[in-house]
Amino acid sequence: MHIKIKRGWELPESAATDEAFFRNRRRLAKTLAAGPLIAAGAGLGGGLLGPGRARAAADPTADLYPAARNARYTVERELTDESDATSYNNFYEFGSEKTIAGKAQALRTRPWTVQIDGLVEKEQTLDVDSLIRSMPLEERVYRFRCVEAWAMTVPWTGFPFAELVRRAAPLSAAKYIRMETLADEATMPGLRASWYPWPYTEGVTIEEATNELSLLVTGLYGKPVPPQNGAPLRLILPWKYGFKSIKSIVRFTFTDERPVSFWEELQGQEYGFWANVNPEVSHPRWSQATERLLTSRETVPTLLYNGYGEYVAELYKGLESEYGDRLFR
Ligand SMILES: Nc1nc2c(c(=O)[nH]1)N[C@H]1C(S)=C(S)[C@@H](COP(=O)(O)O)O[C@H]1N2
Ligand SMILES: [Mo]
Repeated sequence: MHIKIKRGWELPESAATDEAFFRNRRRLAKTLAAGPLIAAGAGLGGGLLGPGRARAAADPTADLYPAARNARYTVERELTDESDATSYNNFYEFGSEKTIAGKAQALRTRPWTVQIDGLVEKEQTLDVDSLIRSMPLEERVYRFRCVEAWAMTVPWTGFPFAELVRRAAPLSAAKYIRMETLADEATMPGLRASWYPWPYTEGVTIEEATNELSLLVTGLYGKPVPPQNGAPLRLILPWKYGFKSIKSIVRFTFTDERPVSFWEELQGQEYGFWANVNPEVSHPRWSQATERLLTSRETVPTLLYNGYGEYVAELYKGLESEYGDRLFR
């Protein structure tokens, strides 16, 4: 049983709505953009290059960017500034504050392998560069909604999760996929917070993974995805709260048991397995009716399934009686 400790995940309502919160974020983004810390030039992932922390070499897949944008996935909203999306992050392995971008440059993104195991025809370990090069990369502009009620609109590059599922060749008994983030104590100071159930894990049903919106992301703003945003491979599920979109994935396990995720284990009443965006189902400690956009700082109404109902509502038909509001938390 986990002891309940008030920490970053128990965000007070004020933090989700407080003007000062956003002012600070803007100031930070401006400072970073103005300083000599921003990597200029393609191939460096737009990441921050702290003094003495320059990344050893350009990303080995840099030649694949920018990938062609898929016009099927564009949204009406204005794009978030790259400097905001890459300086205001949640990546608890590097700390529970939003300003982990500098620390995240320590993440060793190569060599990187991805393990596929569990209920599959043949377990495999893939080198991330061979994996990325074997996949059809495309750019998609998606809305992204964090459970803390901030949101952004950014161009991700990646490939359909369905392609990886096909490559994995799951057995018919497999119903879910459990994913795991790297847990490297040498580079991730957040792991010292021992009350968290490391490694960070998430889970989806196979139907969710193979939905056309599910994207395994390798890039952001036409460059390889920077460490703070989950290099070299992260998930994006744009109809769910952001915590489902697990970063820096090292393992996909196919299973017949519903996985218990990092946040569900920590605070199951607030952060469950489904976590679909719904403006009418409040978080136990704040409303989800509206969201604050990074960059413009506008407050806008939150949309059911984050505006992606035409793609995903069908996945949840018939589950309402079993799960009720839990489909949305
Ligand atoms: N491994 C890992 N993945 C993670 C997180 C995390 O702390 N660790 N935070 C999640 C949350 S709460 C959000 S909102 C998004 C943030 O993604 P971004 O920093 O690229 O905007 O990452 C998600 N994926
Ligand atoms: Mo989040």
